Amino acid sequence: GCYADPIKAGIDADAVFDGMTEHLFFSLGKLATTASLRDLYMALSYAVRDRLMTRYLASQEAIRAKPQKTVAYLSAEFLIGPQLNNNLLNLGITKEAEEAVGRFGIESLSHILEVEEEPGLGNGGLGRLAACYMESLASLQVPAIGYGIRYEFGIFNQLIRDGWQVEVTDKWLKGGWPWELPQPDESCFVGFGGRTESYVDEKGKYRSRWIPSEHAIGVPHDIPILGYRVNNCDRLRLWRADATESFDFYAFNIGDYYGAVEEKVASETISKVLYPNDGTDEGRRLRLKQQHFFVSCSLQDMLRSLEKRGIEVEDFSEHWTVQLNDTHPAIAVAELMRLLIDHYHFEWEKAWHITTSSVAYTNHTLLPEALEKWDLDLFSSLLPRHLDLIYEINKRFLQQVRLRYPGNDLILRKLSIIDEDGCKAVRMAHLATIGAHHVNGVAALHSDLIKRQLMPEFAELWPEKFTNITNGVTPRRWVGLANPELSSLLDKEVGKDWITNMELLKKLEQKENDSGFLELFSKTKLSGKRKLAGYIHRQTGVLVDPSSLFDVQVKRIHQYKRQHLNALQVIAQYLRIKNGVDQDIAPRTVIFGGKAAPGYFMAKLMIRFINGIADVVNADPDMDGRLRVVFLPDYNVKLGEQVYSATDLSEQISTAGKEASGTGNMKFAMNGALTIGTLDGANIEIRDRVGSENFFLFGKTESEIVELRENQYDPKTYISNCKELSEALRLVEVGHFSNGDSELFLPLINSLTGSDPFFVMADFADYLRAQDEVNKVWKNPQKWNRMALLNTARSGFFSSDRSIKEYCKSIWKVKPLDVEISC
Ligand code: 26R
Repeated sequence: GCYADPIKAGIDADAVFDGMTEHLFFSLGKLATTASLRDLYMALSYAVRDRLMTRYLASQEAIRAKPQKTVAYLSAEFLIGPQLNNNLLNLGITKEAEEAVGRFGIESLSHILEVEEEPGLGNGGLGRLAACYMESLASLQVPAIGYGIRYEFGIFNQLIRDGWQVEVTDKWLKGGWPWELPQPDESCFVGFGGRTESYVDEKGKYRSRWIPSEHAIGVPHDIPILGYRVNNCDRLRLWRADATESFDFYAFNIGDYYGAVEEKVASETISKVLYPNDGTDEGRRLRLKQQHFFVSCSLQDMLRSLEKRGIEVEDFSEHWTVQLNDTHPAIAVAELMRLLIDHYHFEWEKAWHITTSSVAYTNHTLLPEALEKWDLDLFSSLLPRHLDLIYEINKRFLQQVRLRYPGNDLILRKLSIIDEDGCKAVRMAHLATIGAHHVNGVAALHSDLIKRQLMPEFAELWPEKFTNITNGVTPRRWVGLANPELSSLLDKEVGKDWITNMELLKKLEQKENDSGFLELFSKTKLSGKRKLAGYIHRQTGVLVDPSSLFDVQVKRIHQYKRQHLNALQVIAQYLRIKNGVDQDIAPRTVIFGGKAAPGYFMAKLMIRFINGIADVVNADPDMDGRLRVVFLPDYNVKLGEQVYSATDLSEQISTAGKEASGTGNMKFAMNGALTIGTLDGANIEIRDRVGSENFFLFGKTESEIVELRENQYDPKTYISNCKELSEALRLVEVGHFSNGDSELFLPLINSLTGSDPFFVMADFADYLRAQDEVNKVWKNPQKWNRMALLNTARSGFFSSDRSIKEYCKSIWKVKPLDVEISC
């Protein structure tokens, strides 16, 4: 597979320019003289996409020629971010593109990059992790397909109006998105509802089959995922739901035009919108429909590809390893069983063996409200055949448990897929755990807590099944693209290979006392801060000083992530300055960003709270430039790229035991930010690697939190023991940050002073102490810069390349595959 036409494949600036010119004319119907910035963005994107195709097709050809196991990464979310710049980097033609757009009179490539709409097909950490993993898989030359949903509307865009979050629909497809290739010929048929019936087959054997009452068609839309400077180009295959018929001709013929269109609308609703919840399971019918829809299409696609290649379905697990990104795709266990038994007529044992040797499950949360459970009535009405199969899986499993624990009814209740307490429900984490050969957590502490707290009975039953793979992030996007100035400094200092071998950054340790180098290092940071300051001014009207300490907390807004702890600390600093008690406070810019789930009242109030504080602090002349507070609206991947390179201090302050891993923490550390954080998630491993002396630790440990909870925790004792805390709270109560309205923030205050479910009060004093330590170190730039350098130098472990290598070796048993192109 090779297409040698230089206009489509050449990678010098002339070829890129010619490719753009051709696309302007033939694909966009424009002349270079009248092309808008958007036209040029489209033309460059098409020209770059052309250059991916040789690699993309050669990658598919390579696996056909030399069959080997492929990773199927199943995820309801892929938060891939902007594509153009990443593809330029991975192809190695950024400079050439810069020159080509220059010939159209564009003075900087960045103007073109700004036009790109990012597909927000994820909520946060889980979706972004899936995107980093796809990029690392391709860069490590591992054959892989990501399977997911092509939501027409991704995560909402966030506006801030009068300090409140306002949600606006995200129309990422509106101008035409150039990176996807629809493949309608590879569409799949999916059923819902109806009933199960028994029948006797040709051989006189009793069988079951599913007679669905509704159908939808999944149309694959493929996005090429190119590896860094390799020919391997993997695929992200996202399914769009279409109606089976353009409309119901029977209904139409009897004059019911509206009814005829209704079913079409219902089918197409399936892939309409991403659920914007991050942490609370609403248990909605449409969400289960989405899950079954994309899982069924994906498994059918995998089976079909075996058939096309003449491979026996029996050998499924030698050709596919299916990773479940959380429980969202856990229905795969039942769906694969259904396809193998009902369609391919396998015996139960054989089908079960194939399923359990193919499927593995990653858990991403311990929060009880985020553990998916489906009400039995809802489940049986939508997936009746799957429920039969789940009952059978459960029956056989519980028999195994009985043999192991004779007469122990309690353990049967605890392990059963069916939750019998209260409203009967299907527990998806149990289905996933029983159907998987491995269950992994996403950071050492988290994996340990899965075994100790979440599923102790399962862990005792199958100790070998449970393992840890600490998360990672791709250095291409999160250093290479996000921080070009640091990247070129690293290229010069340790050589260009750091971007695929982050352990090489260890060499930077030798520079820890080289003040000349530390100066260069800190200059890259200052330049990132200048750019962000400009952006902040344009977006919010707030002027910030790039030489002040940029203290940043960007992530979904959640009580367990404790943005309110940070906000209260800001109030304490404000009071210190106001009261003139501490003249030693270094100028600081405290930046927040993140979306709240639209139905999460407390999270939305936290946003209003931060903005209330910002309004007062930023308008107070007494602050005299020493304190600024900014809430950056609409935090997304693109904005993240601007933020990580511009941060001095990374806030990772969740209640210990609550944040499964965190991945933002890793992006900050790589870019030379220091962390102020708790012993939670991957913070623990970051601290271990960068050195405890280069990390601002505070707060209760996970076991101390458990102890507090068990011993009637009372936040009031902490409030009365900390004067700065009680004064900060009092100022909020009297309405100082709400124009005198003493009601507005009452729910927040009542939660904190009442039950304080996330131990904000218990950690406040120690947090303030750690912030004082931050302040002290900041005033010694040489020391700060040395600590920051050592964070970059020692964060190589948190590359997603390392994580993916671990998955390949210990869970997937897959190997790289070299892809050659003949031109
Ligand atoms: C059930 C549904 C409403 C739902 C629950 C929870 C949807 C989405 C979530 C988000 C969870 C699963 C999530 O994003 N977890 C995050 O995964 C990251 C990647 O592993 C971790 O870094 C992060 O700590 C964790 O919160």
